[in-house]
Amino acid sequence: MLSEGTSSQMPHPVTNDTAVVSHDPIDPAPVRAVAGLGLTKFLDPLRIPPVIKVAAHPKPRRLEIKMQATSAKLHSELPPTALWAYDGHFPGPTINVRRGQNLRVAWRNAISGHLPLTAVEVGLQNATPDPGRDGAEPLAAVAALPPWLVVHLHGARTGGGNDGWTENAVLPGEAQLAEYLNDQPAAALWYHDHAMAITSLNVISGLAGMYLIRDDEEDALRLPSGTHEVPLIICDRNSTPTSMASSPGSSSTSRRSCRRSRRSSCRSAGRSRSSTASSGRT
Ligand SMILES: [Cu+2]
Repeated sequence: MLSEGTSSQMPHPVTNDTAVVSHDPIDPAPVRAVAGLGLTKFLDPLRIPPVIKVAAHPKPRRLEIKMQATSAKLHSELPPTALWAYDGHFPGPTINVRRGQNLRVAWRNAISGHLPLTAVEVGLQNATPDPGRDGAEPLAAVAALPPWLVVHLHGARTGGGNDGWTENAVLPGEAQLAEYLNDQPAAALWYHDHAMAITSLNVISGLAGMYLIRDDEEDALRLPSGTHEVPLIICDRNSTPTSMASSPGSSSTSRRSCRRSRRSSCRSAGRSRSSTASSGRT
């Protein structure tokens, strides 16, 4: 097993340590190899997802975002890892919208194939602190799951029909249509998959991104912006050289799927504002 445990999440997450964002340039040499994992820390620049800026307009704006199967190098010393991702980006594109702007998003399920991860169940008595599967056999039932997806905008004030409830998932070829009024104060929200009972698996596969609501009150604060504002999502991953591996127990069902996904998979860490351009490395 190669990597990994906790990772920093901007673009290319999996490293062997918790997220590190530094405001000062970090000299990559001398290179610091991580004992036991063989990955060099602080080697890769922090990658920032693309931004979708929704222009303010009196009429509703429309957006289509595809859930796609893709692959990405999570660390430059690892081979590409299979992922599911919004518009092919992991994390997904950062959506930037003004308060009160009506935004209608078609979240299109364009994924074919099966989950790009291997799920295992490891008993506590057999668990080790090392990354990997601890010798457990992959769960066949999880491997056979279809891409059944629904997007929840975490922290948004929405009506029930637009909230991405867990049972409202769609299969490949279908789209989930959601209308976001964005009638709330400026905030750093995040969107993620929310499908009943398999939220953690879908989110671990890569389905998460950030959504920023702006307003005049925030503008008046004159906070650092542009390249000086870095959206940051921190994820916890266990991966083999070519695929994600779910945490022990993450295949179990839970009705508290939203809370569950935050704990076991991914969560928004908000925005980091620096007086210098970001030089964080993962
Ligand atoms: Cu959530």
